[in-house]
Amino acid sequence: MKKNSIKRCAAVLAACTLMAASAPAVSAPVMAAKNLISNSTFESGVSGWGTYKESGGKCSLGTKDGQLALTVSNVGEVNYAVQVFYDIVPLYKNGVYRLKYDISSSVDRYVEGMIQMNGGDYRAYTWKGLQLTSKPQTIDYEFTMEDETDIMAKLVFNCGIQKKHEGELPEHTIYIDNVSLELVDDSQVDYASSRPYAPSINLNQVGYRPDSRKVAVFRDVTNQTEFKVVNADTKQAVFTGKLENKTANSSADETNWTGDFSSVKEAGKYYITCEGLDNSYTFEIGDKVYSNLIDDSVRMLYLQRCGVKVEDKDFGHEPCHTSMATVYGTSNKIDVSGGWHDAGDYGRYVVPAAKAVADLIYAYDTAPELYGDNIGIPESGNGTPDILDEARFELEWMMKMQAPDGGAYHKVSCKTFPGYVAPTKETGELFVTPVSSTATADFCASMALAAEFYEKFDKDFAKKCMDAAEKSWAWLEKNKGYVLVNPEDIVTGDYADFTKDDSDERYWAAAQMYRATGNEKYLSAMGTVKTGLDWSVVGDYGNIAILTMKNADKSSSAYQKAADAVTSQAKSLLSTSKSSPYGVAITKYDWGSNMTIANKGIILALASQLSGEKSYTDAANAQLDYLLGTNPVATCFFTGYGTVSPEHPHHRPSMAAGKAMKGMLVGGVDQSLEDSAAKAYCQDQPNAKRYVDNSESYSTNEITIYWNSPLTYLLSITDKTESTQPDVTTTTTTTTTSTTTTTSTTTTTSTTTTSSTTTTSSTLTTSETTTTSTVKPDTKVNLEGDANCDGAVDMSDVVLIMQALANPNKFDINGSDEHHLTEQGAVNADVSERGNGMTTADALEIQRYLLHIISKLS
Ligand code: 9MR
Ligand code: ZN
Repeated sequence: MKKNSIKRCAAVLAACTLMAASAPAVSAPVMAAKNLISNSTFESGVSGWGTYKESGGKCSLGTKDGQLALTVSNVGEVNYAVQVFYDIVPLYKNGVYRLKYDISSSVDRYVEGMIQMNGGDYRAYTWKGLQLTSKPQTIDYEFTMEDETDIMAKLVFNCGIQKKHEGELPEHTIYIDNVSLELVDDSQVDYASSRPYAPSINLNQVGYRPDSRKVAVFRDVTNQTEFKVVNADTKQAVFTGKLENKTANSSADETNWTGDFSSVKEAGKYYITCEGLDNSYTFEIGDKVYSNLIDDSVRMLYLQRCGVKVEDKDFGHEPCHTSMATVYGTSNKIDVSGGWHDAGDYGRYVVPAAKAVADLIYAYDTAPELYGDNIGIPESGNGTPDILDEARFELEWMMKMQAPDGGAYHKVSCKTFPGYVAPTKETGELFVTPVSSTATADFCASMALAAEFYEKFDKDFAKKCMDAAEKSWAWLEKNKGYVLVNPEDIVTGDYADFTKDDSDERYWAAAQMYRATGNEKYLSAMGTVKTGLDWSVVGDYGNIAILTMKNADKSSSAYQKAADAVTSQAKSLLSTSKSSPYGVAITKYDWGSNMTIANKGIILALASQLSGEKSYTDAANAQLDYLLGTNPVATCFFTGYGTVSPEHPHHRPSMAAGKAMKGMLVGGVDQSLEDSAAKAYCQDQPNAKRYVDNSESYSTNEITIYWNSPLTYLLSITDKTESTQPDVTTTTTTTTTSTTTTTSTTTTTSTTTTSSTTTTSSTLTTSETTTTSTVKPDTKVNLEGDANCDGAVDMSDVVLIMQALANPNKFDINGSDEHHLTEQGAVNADVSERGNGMTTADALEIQRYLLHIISKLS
């Protein structure tokens, strides 16, 4: 888009209604005098037309003699108890429309015909009361759309009870025919004002870590060849780069160029300029650029808590969904209160819960130093990192979902989805649906995983987790087949496996049980290698369990198979990512594509940890960049961050509060147009642009606990991968079985980097840690805890201390090579009982400090 073209106009948007404010991706202007109703004469059925029933209304829809025929057997209790409608008619502000139809009824009665808002307050843009008889009457009139543009309005006939009815109406049929809606005069329509601003330069709107690869994606380029990175404070250009890699991008229907500015590393705020194009949004470069985002991503789960009082200025509520739930098909009532609301609805489902919990625990395992004890949840300050407290909240609910025989009930919800109300306002009967094998295997895996991680913080809870895991494993052994019974009258999310196959869930459970117990019987139970990090396919969690376990035997076949599975996926993801100008590692955009993209980033980062290859790290970061703004719809998909993020998520608490909760990752682009808003706004868009920030768009703009969680994991693993990335690609690896220390060393001309994998016996070291210590022997930094004298206290200091203790010849003060501690480093390291020299207690103390368990180093 050229300079001076349509700007995103905050004032206009703010003045719009909920629906119109979220009006990106407007389709091309409608040609005057074209009938906007595609099935208008009903020669071939009811396609495009539907019914809505509530409050006792009953009806059926068909055709008779080439007319639409709505048979009403009960008018219900409100005028909209029975509706027949045609979804999605675009109405542009100031457009003059002509609406025509023939209508009659087998009994005399009154109905309402209108075009209304499809959501929000359902206001009518045009309305007529109609007294019907058996003689068809033709309604034909013009109206002007006076409201803001609404391109997904709905033509509706209210055929429920009406004040004018006297007594009960017998069953009757309403006939509609020759429907037409034409835009007869668009001379006063300002189409441009309802189109969203589509920036020509897209990038990660939150920002980049200093050493990350940084790429901006350009479109609308004519003959420009270069771009500049400008410091937003000083307005000085700090870098000039070339527009490269011109690519025809068919998935987004645009031509792209990329601009690499990775060499800009200095912390600060910047934007990008390119002659003739609008400046990019401002972004940041810095070490801690994602810190708040990580905290908010976890805190969002607190705000999703069910069954307890939640404290928050905007989203706090009294305990919700506390009534006993009926076990479906029985008269048993059980207490399954607690856990997180799954998504924009208030159901609680074991399958996605397990994915969310696993992502959190592995996120913590990967980079514990990122997770404090002070993000503002009730458990903050209790000595356990808040991310684990939050995961425990879900685990405790999951335990209540374990049936007496060890299986896990699949889900708990009301029979239908509630209206757009706050959590406490959904008060219908709760049903627990039968045990499924997928839920049970996922349950088993998460409990076994939890047992390991809570051991350090609460042994009793850890034991409860392990007992629950063992009991569910016993159920799995007894019930070998795929089991899922989804009652037909419960219409909430079914989370039925796409392939009706639970072998990947069982694979994960077996891997996790092996990791927790060391018992080889679980290894053999794993069977052939499986993949997937979705809620529906989870094999890669099994692979992660094996690859990151303490004392992993890297020569074992389980390890090798898991490593090969990850690496071969990553190879293909890398090539997909490289062929996309936006760096995205998928080519098909399904419901929840943002989760899939985060999942792919995790696999890429794991491959980077396995191989040390920077190209995998770059591609993993590219997935993060996509989620935070480097995408064709120019949106940071995480609410409350970046310049343009979702303001109208499909999330009942946000809809009820009239503002988007901060810290949620929305589902993102879905090429299959799976809701009315997506159809209305995106049908003319290419696949990669089928996203709309509209609260009615549950298939593109909903949020879930298990879309946030992989983002959290991705943020952790890329943080770790990046900070441990060797600068050169030649890596030698030696495995010392007797000391459980594996070291790979790489040397460049300017930096010395040690990439090591250290297993320690320290009680606070949660697992194998991969990190890098860049040691500068001649640096004298006098900072308590800063063992490697790099000016900061972080996990790399802990690792260097443990390395030095585990392998004195290589790392000690008197060592002979460049990896030894400096004298100053050893002094800095001696934080616990100062003066007694460097011990594991020092490493422990520094970790306690990093985890905010203690506020300062003694
Ligand atoms: O995330 C789920 C997605 O993969 C499916 O395609 C979709 C339709 O079955 O359902 C999604 O899950 C929804 C669940 O069924 C109910 N709660 C909201 C979830 C996110 O939209
Ligand atoms: Zn609730």
